[in-house]
Amino acid sequence: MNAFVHFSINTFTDKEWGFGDESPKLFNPVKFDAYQWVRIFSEAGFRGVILTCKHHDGFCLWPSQYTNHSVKYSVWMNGNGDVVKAVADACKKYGLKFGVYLSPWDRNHKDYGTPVYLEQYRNQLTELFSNYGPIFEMWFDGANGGDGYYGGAREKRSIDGATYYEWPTTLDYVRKMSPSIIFFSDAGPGVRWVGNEKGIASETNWSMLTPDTLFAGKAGIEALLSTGSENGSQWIPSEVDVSIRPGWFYHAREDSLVKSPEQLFGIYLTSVGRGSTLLLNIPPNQQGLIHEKDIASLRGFRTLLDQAFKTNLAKESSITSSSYRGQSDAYSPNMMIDGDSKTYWATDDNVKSATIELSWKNDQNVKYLILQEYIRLGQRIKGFTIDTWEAGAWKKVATGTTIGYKRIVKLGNIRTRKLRLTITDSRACIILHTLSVF
Ligand code: FUL
Repeated sequence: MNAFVHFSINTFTDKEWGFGDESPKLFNPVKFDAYQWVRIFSEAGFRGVILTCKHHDGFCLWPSQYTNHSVKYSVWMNGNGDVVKAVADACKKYGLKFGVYLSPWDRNHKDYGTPVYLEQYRNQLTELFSNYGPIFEMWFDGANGGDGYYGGAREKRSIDGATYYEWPTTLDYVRKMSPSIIFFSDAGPGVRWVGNEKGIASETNWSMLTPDTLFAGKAGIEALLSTGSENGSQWIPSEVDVSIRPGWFYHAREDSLVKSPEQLFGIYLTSVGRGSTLLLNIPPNQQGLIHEKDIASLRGFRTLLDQAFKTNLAKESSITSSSYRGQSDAYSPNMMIDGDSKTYWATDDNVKSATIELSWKNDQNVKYLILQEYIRLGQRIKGFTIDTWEAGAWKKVATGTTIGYKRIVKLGNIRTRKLRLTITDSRACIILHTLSVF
């Protein structure tokens, strides 16, 4: 789970997409405290933060020398403030990774649509990557073209989304500054958009994709992005971006519409629980603080997570499997409950289906089953079923397709002393490093 932060001039104009003609003076978060944000994110269990350093309006949250539309021209701290630095520093203090969102579309810039702007965009990347690193992820969204201020021209500019940005050149440029950077865009190349902004990954979710004809913003690719491709050529897992509020930016009128802890928990199950990263947006308000409603929801969400996944019943079970690799202890089913994510249960090369049985001395209440493939060796499993033991017979309680990095299966609240997992099909021999039951 990572936190997404939309904060900009829009926070002060009450807009979602600024036109680029806003006065930078409007930016004045009088109680700004990035430590408050990151402390709250850390307590909720987030591992990283991605900040909108520049949204479509072109307003920069750091004093970029390549624009007059930035914090430098605001009244906040007499133009001496730097939100990007403050958030990067807070991330260091709390041990979270720091990532940047830099909108390619810039409705303020006079040269948007020409090669000159591309150079400025890369210059801004240089500023970010040389002054605020380490940066773990760079996020660029697909929205682009259309009307804007464009240095006073106030016109509509359209660009060719497939070619204008020269992404391969820009990505190489960034990789030179930051070799381990992960790029997010609709089609990767690091992580891909999941095709919706509702918090829902597809139940069938492959981490592979063949991106050759895809690019950020291309129309009609949502379904493909949500499932990935079983035989895709590249490793491009999905990332689920969704906001804790209806909008991406803070609007006071949405204070009553903050998602509840239960809704956030549901989103966790349909994102992390389906093999995706969750990127949850929590937008600070005009004071520069996370609003109390959002804080309460995040705390409630953390409590629900801690309660749901408290005691792993699999650890106290006896576990057997229909077969394991070379009948060697190193690959026995016990490897799935030893608490070590580097050891795994595996089948022989040609074995693509298998059953695993767990049993306990007494009846247990089971609500969730969590499965994790040993993803370093690829994503393999194509189908599975789960049975529990009820009134002296097996009863099928769930079926599923892919597993991937992590799959959480909600079982309801079943009382049973035996549980059976059947892997019905796999692309290659089966490898699971962890099986947990809660
Ligand atoms: C989209 C943008 O247009 C939205 O404003 C928001 O930033 C979202 C995360 O990405 O492409």
